[in-house]
Amino acid sequence: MERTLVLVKPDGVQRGLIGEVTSRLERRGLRLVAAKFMAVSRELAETHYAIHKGKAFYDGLILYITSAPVMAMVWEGPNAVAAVRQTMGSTRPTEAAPGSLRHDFALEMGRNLTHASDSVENGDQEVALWFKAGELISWERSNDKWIFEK
Ligand code: IDP
Ligand code: MG
Repeated sequence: MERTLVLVKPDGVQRGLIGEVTSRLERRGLRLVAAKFMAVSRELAETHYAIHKGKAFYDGLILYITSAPVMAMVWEGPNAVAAVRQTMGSTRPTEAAPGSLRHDFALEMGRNLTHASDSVENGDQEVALWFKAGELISWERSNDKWIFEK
């Protein structure tokens, strides 16, 4: 079962969209594994976005993600990485598919509401960066067999 890190970034929290994001992921059939509402330290932001260091938008990105609390979550399911990226929509909101979160709620890349891991490997690494093993809950939902084929 794939796991992926989701962040409702500071703009999503400020705009009262934690419920909207969570509700769409639940509705899709994904299963919540962990969640915490937290302030993001500069150190955590820089580790999380290390791949973007040196890019023109990097300093703004670090300021953005540390500017207010975020809702950090881990979601799991078959093809969870691709499913969640699809529910979020493309990084640039004006290219996001209609019906996706970034299409429906955002206009600019620097205020695009959410983060979601972009590969299974990065998902595992990001989950380990943001959560301690003891914070991850393995559980079964009563309707899992009607959502997960196996
Ligand atoms: P992703 O969040 O869709 O995976 P990435 O390319 O990994 O997109 O970029 C990380 C975040 O950095 C984006 O979600 C967005 O907030 C921000 N970002 C990326 N490119 C730009 C840009 O050109 N201008 C402003 N912000 C950007
Ligand atoms: Mg990314």
